[in-house]
Amino acid sequence: MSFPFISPEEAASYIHNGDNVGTSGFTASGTPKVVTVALAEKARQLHEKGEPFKINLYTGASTNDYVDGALTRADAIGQRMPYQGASVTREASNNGQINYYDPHLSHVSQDMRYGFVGDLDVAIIEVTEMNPAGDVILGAGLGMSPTLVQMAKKVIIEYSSYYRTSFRGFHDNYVPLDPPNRREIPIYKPSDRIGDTVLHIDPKKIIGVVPSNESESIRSFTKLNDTTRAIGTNVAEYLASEMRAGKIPPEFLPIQSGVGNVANAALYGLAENPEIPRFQMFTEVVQDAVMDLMQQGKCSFASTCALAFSDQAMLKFMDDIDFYRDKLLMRPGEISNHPEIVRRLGLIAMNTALECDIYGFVNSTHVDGTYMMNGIGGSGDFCRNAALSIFLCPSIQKGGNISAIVPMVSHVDHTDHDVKVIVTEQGVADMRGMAPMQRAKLIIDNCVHPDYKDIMRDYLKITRQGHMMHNLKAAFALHMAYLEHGDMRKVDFGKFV
Ligand code: 0RQ
Repeated sequence: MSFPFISPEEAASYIHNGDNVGTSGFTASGTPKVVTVALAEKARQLHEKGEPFKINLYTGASTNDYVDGALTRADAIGQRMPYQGASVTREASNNGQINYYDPHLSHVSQDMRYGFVGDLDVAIIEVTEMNPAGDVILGAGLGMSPTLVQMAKKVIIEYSSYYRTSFRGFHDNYVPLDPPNRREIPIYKPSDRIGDTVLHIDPKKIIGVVPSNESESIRSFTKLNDTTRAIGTNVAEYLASEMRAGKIPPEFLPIQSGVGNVANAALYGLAENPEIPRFQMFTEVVQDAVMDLMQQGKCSFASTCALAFSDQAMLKFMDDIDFYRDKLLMRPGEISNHPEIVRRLGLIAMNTALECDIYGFVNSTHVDGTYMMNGIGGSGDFCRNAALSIFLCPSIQKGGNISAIVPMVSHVDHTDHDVKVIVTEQGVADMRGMAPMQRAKLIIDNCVHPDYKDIMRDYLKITRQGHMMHNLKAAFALHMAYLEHGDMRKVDFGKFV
């Protein structure tokens, strides 16, 4: 069977108001790049004529300007799930334009298969190779494509010719059976392959193939600064000391590393510490730092859901692709983040917090408990189940006007039952085995910025006696001081005594 080449506009004509649409990819990698832009244009034209047009958008994780950006600007998204990261989509999720639902990334594919959001009308899938039988090689992000093509009534293929080298062999396409028939996920080490290199799509579902030639458009990271470098050094020294103490085995444990500047810095910290041995990764996104670690011989293998390399790094990756063939494997998000495997492999999970509190609760998502930043992503999948769950963050934000460590987090994503270690540029708080008041002392002594240490100690002086001591009137006084005066240091506990 051969499939017709169609234009992005024709592809968009098959997508209707109210459709549930799933897209390939994970973070910016492997997403569609031209059909969604044409779809946004279609929405704009219909809106100009006074006609409604919104789709419900389901993705592997965050996307990019081709998907979230274009569709949000055209006001073409109704429901949105899961993790998002485009500033315009963030804004729309906060002002009520988009109904954004933020599940754990390991849950999204099964939530779709369980029918939580209804039928899937259309899947738009970026591929880099395909044959007439409907066997495709995906691109730089696997996301939830295997589930999407299984569920979709119609599939639109975006055939990318951007990659000048073949991605064949980098994917491990796998869909677990659903309950009550689910079996164990047979991954016993990060490099175990359990699925297929190719993804089969029922040819009868494929309505056309749209050519594209766009890059992922990922920018390089902000260079390390003194703060992020110090966080990286602290986490590496801490892990080296855990190894010396025999709490991490000499061959080390697989690393999971989150997204963003801080997570990237932590990986460079591991690279620079001579005591940290060569390690493997079981993670959901590999960013530029992982390529460097592999080149240096520090990281021998990474299981991931996406190759989220900046465009510049992706060009280097393509030049040297054979070097990486036995070192990288992409899996669906439901497998890269699977709690069973995270627990079995005993990961060291390193994710970034927006804010932590003095008892070890972590807020990854909502600024001031209200404003959605990106989403929980995979941080919950990894945090609860890892052997060692570490949260990293700079101790202060916005030039010191915000302390990232507060008496009580304004939104809870990760509880004190799960969070084991907090690291800031000030130091490390290893809270394992500690009662709440011991944790509070440790976090204040080791992780809080000097400008805020006395403020935290003053807070404890006005709390009610108990297992976890709080003053419910004053617990958010720092947040209120920031909202009212633009500076948490202006907090006045006097009125709560
Ligand atoms: O604001 O952009 O205006 O400068 O938040 O903060 O310090 O640059 O940190 O880029 O590493 O992102 C938690 C958002 C951190 C990310 C978060 C402001 C700060 C800055 C970014 P500006 P930094 P990073 C698996 C893991 C959840 C998902 C996850 C994230 C901006 O890591 O989305 O962990 N995590 N996934 O100024 C007000 C605070 C603040 C604050 C930071 N307390 N109050 N603003 N900021 N703390 C991977 C995946 O799931 C795909």
